[in-house]
Amino acid sequence: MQQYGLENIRNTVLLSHAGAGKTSAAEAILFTAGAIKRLGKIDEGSSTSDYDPDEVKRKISINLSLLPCQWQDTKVNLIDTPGYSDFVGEMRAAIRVSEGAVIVICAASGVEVGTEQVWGYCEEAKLPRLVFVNKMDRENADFYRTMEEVQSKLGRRCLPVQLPIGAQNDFQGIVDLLTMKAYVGSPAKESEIPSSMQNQVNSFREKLVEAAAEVDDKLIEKYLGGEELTLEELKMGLRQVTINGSVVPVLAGSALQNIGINWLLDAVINYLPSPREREVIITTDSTEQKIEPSQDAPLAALVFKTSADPYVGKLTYFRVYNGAIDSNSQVWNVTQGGAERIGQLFLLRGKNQEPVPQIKAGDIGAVAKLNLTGTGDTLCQQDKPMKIVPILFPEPIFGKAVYPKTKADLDKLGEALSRSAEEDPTLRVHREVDTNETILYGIGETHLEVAADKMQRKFGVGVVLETPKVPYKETITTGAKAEYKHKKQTGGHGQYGHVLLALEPLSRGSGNEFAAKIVGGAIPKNYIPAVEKGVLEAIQDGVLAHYPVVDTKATVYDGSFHPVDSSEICFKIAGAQALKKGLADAQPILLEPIMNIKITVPGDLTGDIIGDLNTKRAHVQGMNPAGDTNVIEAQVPMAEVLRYAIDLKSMTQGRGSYTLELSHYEEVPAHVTQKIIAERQAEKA
Ligand SMILES: Nc1nc2c(ncn2[C@@H]2O[C@H](COP(=O)(O)OP(=O)(O)OP(=O)(O)O)[C@@H](O)[C@H]2O)c(=O)[nH]1
Ligand SMILES: [Mg+2]
Repeated sequence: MQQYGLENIRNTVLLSHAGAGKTSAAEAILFTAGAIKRLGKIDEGSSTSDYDPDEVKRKISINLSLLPCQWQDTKVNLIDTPGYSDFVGEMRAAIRVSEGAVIVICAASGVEVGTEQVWGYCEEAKLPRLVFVNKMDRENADFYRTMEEVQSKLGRRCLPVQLPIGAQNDFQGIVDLLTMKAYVGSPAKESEIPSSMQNQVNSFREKLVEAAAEVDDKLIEKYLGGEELTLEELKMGLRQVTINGSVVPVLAGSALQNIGINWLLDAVINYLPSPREREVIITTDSTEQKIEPSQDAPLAALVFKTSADPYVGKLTYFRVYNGAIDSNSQVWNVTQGGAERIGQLFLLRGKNQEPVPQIKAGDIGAVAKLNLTGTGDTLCQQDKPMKIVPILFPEPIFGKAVYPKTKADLDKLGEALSRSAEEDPTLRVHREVDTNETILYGIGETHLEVAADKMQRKFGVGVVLETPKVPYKETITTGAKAEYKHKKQTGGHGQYGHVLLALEPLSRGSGNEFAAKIVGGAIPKNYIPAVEKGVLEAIQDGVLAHYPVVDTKATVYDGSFHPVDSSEICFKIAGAQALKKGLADAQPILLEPIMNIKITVPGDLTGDIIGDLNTKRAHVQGMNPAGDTNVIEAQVPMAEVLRYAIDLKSMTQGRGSYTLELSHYEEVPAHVTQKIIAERQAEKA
């Protein structure tokens, strides 16, 4: 197995709006680098990256995939990611373990919502990047229009390092602005720079040379003195400005026709940083520090993905930042505080696993069947503990109730859900006791549908997803007194229990209370717990719509008993029935959960979003402009935002995001109450 030094590795994430051609570009890269013999196609389900049956079926990427290849003497660890925003967890994980990014843009659609989103993630992560304007062969492809959009929406720092020759069905190749050579066809053959392009070529080259010279005093002097920079100086300058983030080189090509791909590989190696050039932040004893990565140092590896395979079991993906990890060794999981046995290590390429004895700093690998290790954990040496700052995943807030399709599915559902959540940190399972539902939370509708498909395919569990029920509650608004006498004479032994209850409302959020104030032994002490049991059981089933009653105090203050016929069960029944009568007399109302919602939207959409909130019984509480966006804070009934992920997506074309958390319970307005009661009756029937 070939080993690569830190300088000779490029961990490079491919990012874009959905469908811009990342997976096709990755396929063309592997083919061009000789890592695969046949150029697979998305539309035939034969790409190296989208091998998962769900990906083949939907013709989109769902999981990140590792696609290493060698170019020149360097290992390029490409990481293909999904573009669909529901799978943002995969993008986040891939960004975290990469030193550089290639942002793919479709030459026909230009800069899209998803492009701006992934651009934002790269800014946050301060990730040096390249832009690849793909699909130059497509109808309506226009490099210069795309460049204008790139510069106005993403920033003027984006500078072409090549210009395309022709476009659409006449796309032929590129002019390299550094070498000033033209290449056409696939594989590329050198050709003349078309004379019609000469002016454009000169003017774009000028900008590039200026930007590359900027970084170095000697170069800028040379440049200002009117001297030509050498190719090496240009490359060196451009590398520095790309790594420090002041320039983003732009390339053009067609993944489908495999044109421009070799220059993209060159650019990844020439301009994007190696693992040595990016600082690693670790924490030891809770203080943060930067380390200079080294392959001959104590181990530090970050787990960035866990996939649950029904056959192989759990597969753990990790990136080594420091030192090396060996097959058949023992490591320390510092996050969980436990030892972990490492079996056979693998390098992955799509679904292919190549066994290797060791994986060194800078590289990415996988291992099967770890016990206690999950995504985000750091593996290291027990005597040299250090923790790599974990990955921040977005909070799953879009929930659907999960129902098994059959009785057999029910038995396996719990296991399938917990393994799904273990595999995907943007899934969360929650048991809602009040509605007796299991809720699966994720990023959006497609995300949950894919999760349901996976449960069927991987674990053989059929599920149906439904809009979750709202956990309404009931309470009372006035005090009331109620009496119930349970008395039966059935042959020999009779039944007797007699309870007088006083009910009073408590403040919101207090829960329920029970008290006994019996004087003169009207009910003997040993029966009081039975009364309490009856009351507290009955209070779970309200009189309006069978929802649990809250914030109510029940005091048993009188009653009577029979020396022979009274029993615990009689007093339990009397307590329960007295409570029901009391509730009905105490002007019961429905309570609904009110959520705090925080919505981040582009400034120009603020009006639409607030207009929509007003139709959802929301109270807008604040608005904070943050750059081009606005953060709207409001309180809104849960019932109105069960599908908000879908609503917001359609109102903003995916440019909005929100967070949601329970605030408190509030009285349901009368007209809504009637509807809920009617629905509940229909449901019970
Ligand atoms: N004409 C043309 N079509 C392309 C090119 N690259 C990709 N496509 C097509 O665009 C579609 C999407 O390509 P993918 O490679 O799956 O795009 P992606 O960015 O990986 O998509 P997601 O992973 O789902 O975000 C497929 O139908 C490809 O055949 C190209 O260079 N030219
Ligand atoms: Mg893809």
